[in-house]
Amino acid sequence: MPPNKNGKEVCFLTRRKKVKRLVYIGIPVALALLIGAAAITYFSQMRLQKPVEMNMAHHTMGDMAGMEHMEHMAGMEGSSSEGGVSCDSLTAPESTAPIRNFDLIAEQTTVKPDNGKTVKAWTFNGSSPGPELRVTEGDKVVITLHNKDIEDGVSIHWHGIAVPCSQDGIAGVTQDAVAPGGQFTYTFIAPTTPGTYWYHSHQMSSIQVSKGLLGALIVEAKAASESGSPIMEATALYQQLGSSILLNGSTKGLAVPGKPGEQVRLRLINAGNETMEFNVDGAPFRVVAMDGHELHEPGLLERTIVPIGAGQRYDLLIQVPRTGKVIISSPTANSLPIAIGSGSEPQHSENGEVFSFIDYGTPLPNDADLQVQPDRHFELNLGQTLFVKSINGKAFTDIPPMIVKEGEHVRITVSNTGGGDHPFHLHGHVFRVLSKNGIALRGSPVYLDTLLTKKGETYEIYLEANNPGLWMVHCHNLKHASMGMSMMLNYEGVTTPYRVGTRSGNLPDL
Ligand SMILES: [Cu+2]
Repeated sequence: MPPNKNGKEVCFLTRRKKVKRLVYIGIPVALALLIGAAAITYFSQMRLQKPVEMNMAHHTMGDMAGMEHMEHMAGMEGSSSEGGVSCDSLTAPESTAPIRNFDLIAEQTTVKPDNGKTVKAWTFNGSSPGPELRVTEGDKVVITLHNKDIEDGVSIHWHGIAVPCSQDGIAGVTQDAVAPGGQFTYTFIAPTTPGTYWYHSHQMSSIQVSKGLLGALIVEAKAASESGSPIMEATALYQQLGSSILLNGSTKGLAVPGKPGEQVRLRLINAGNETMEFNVDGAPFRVVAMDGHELHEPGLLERTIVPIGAGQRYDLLIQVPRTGKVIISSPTANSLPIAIGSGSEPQHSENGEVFSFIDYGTPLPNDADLQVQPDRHFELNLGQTLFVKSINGKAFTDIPPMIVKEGEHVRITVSNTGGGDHPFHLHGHVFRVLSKNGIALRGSPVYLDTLLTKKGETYEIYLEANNPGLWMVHCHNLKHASMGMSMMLNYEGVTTPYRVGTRSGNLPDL
């Protein structure tokens, strides 16, 4: 029976009531729930990021990260952190090597990049990036950090260099953040792997690095290159300073002199938080080193896009062509090209294959490392939700550490199951990349300290536990580290007198 006019009205009124109820009750409730969930996630995250007091050496057995049980587990009882060796006592060995002294003064100031603007920055020795430190392999490097007026305190981490535990510059793990007026002297032996490294604060790293507390650190080889023609070189450090991207502190780019036929070694440092992809126009090139480690027999590349993850360094070797000019550029830093040489503008190619180290270069003969069976295997899943970037579903400081013993061979499977890029950085060690997505590397061995992982990728890496200490393992998108993607690789029995937390003020990855 068709409803009469009244019936329609009643029906319409009921619907209006329903809509009203939805608008006045349903939506606010849903919103409240959403805001509540976000707030809970956010504050629980803050709690993890800013605990009252946390001993990063502390661990209990049975609470280890993604550990596959192996025969060595049997010998691990009694691994409490009491009665062990303190990180503080793990220092640089006695050495008669040449001493290189530096002073780095951290202060709040303003910098004037070449665009005429004045920008507030936190600087080392008045500039950001701070001075490029150049040392020779094997040198005894002595660097004194002075904190003039950074209220939260400062520390310096030597990114990529396997320094002794006490010199790693991690607030709350290897030292207290240096308070205003204070100082701290770092001493370490420059590695025998000459190459491109960098340094940055590891107190409130996501804040302090983006405010400018960073710089390049170049380790030069003792003996000059064997190849006939001398090689020119240039450092290109990209950083995010507040909202702008700078190249060696410039807003305009970099000009590198070079005559046709000359070889230029370009040291690209990504000190920002996002992956940068580089095009090289005008000449073929070689990737000669990654993270300071030379590749074996690197081949010539053309029309190849080189992705460099946050924290990573790539050294490119480029011969200046007869036409005179090479341009290296990245879409993420459009206004900051690098021009090598002078001459006609090379044609720009945006499309190209993405550089892959899976089969680049050639293997070493008699590669002993590949024969080694690991003593331990850890699995780390890099994931994320709205506010939390996690490892194995947990966030700093809730992620149990990986625990190893000196002398062990360690394999780690790193899977990126979350969205976005996560450059995986390990302190105190160099690791070797064994495989990507189940495919073993078949070119040059690849040794890194920072591994760019993209969503869906799985890598197997290998390292020797040869540097006892307490080592951070974190995403080098420092914003991600501050959102939880940060954990520890601890050597059994190593302790620390320092604490992370609001009580000490040491917040390494905030
Ligand atoms: Cu990340």
